[in-house]
Amino acid sequence: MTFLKKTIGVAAGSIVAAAGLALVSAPASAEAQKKANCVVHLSQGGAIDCYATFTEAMRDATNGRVTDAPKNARDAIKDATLTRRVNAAAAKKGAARAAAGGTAIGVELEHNIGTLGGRSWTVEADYGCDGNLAGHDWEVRDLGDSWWNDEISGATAYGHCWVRHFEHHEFGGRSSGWARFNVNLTDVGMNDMTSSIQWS
Ligand SMILES: [Ca+2]
Ligand SMILES: [Ca+2]
Repeated sequence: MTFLKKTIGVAAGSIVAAAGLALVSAPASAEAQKKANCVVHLSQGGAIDCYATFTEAMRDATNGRVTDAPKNARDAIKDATLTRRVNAAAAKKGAARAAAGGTAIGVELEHNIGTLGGRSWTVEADYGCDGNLAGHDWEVRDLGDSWWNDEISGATAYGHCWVRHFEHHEFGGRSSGWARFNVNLTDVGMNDMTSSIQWS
């Protein structure tokens, strides 16, 4: 079994008009189960690195700018102070740093915020969002037959982004609508249904 094996489409406004990019596979073995906190590097073709703790994942996703996030993603996304710090660490589009990754734009959770444990998936991009919901800054256009397809139950956005979840690939079907966080996607009728995501 591969962890995220199909494709992730990565788009950043006018910068990348990408077709789906192949993802790096990772084993979903007992070893991978111990490393339940993954980072998807949107700017590096969707490469994935997984860690035992959310602390390590956030360190990776911010290129070392935030090194003391809580161990569990569920605790982290409730942490307003952490959210401010992660937002402050985000690069702005067009800035000198904005081609180097290191900006966390969101976290996706296997379970909703009320449930212990589960996997997390932190999204790293080159820069944060401009807050203009008329167009979006980043996307994952197809979770395909990856482990994450139809598994996401909660999410938060960082880097001044809003996040929107879709039922089908290529942003089809039901949508959550834009939100800073969806701590429980059941609230918007989208639990365990997400197959594509946008950030704006
Ligand atoms: Ca779930
Ligand atoms: Ca779906």
